[in-house]
Amino acid sequence: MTENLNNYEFLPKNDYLLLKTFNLGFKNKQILIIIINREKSLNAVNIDILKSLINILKHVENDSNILSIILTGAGNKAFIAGADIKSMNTYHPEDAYKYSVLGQDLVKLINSFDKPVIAAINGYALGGGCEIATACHLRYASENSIFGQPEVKLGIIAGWGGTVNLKRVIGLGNATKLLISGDTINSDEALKVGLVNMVFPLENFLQSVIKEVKSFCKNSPNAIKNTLLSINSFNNDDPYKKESNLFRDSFKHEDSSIGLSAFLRKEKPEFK
Ligand code: DAK
Repeated sequence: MTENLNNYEFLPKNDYLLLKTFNLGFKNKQILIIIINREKSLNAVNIDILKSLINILKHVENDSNILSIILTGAGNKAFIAGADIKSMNTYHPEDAYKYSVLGQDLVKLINSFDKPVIAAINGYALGGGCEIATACHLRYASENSIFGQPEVKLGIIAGWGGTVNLKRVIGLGNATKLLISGDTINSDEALKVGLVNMVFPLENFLQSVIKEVKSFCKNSPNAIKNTLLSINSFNNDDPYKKESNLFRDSFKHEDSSIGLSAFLRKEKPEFK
């Protein structure tokens, strides 16, 4: 299946990221696959990577042919081994502040993204890598993956939403344990605590993830968008009201009549 990947033309070019698309086979709809391409540094994320990821996601938000995004790491040893410790080591406090804000901009953008962003975790997901994965809407892991928030061992705290998002995904107790112990857990343990949705063998891992993602790309993009916006509406005083508003919005979009009438005709819907 990965032999069917095409290049996604996006400028400006950045060697740290590879962009591929998987053609879903209907109406030119595609899945975008973003590969962090710093294998020798275990795909540690530096400022250039953060900026490019933000640019690409903002660009893709307006590309109606892209239905979902898969984020993964180059090679088979790491998804992202964290923020780039080598560059952090030379930072002045102001650099550290900019780095923190950029990382948070990325995780907030993923949190609020209206197309599903999937982390395909193929190895180490540590520190900032675990935080980026946690911000994604779904996480699929290869069986060799290792997860953790080792910041406390470096004398710092998780700074890209780890203290905000991890507890939403795995609960307060499990999140606190990971964040203050700095311990790592493997894919099976991550599955048990709900940090990942599914675990696949490393062989043909990306194909397995694409197959899963394909399965929900046939649903209404508008309904998926409104669902994600409702699930991920933070700081909302009245989440039920938000849900009702988005439910009403679904009826303003033709996907609702396509889906409802197809059910009544006992046919499969073809969404816009
Ligand atoms: N940054 C830079 N380079 C890294 C790296 C990282 N996070 N992780 C690995 N590398 C590099 C190694 O330095 C090595 O490079 P060379 O020595 O070959 O030049 C290469 O990748 C291969 O790594 P190893 O030789 O160490 O490979 P091993 O298989 O022996 O070990 C490992 C793999 C993942 C267990 C080990 O590399 C490791 O412990 N890496 C560090 C993992 C880690 O601690 N990650 C968390 C980083 S801290 C904030 C903003 C952000 C953050 C926090 C606060 N604010 C501003 C508020 C986020 C912090 C983090 O993410």
